[in-house]
Amino acid sequence: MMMMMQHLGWATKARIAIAAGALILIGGVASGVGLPQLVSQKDRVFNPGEITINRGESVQVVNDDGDLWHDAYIESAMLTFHSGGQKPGSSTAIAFPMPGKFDVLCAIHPKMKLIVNVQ
Ligand SMILES: [Cu+2]
Repeated sequence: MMMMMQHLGWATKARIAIAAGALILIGGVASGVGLPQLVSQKDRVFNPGEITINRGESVQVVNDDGDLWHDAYIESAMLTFHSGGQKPGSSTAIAFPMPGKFDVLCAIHPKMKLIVNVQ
């Protein structure tokens, strides 16, 4: 490809490079690969409180509380997860490899609940 481009002007080469980059970007977004769903933890609440994702995707829980720790966990027959202590500003990824409906709870704040529907 570089051999063929030797005869092209710099502006044409730049256009080709931009077009190629745009195609790569569109491909990545369309496939949805590597884009975890973000869920905030703020004021002792998961926000949003319920989300739907596809099997194999991840949820990224972000501790947006300035001074509170959280401790997200799942205890279901199909899936067990424990984040351990989540310090303020930290984020934790939870992978969902199988379909189902899962409750993500917080070991520190019993009223916190996130429902994850995995299709
Ligand atoms: Cu909490």
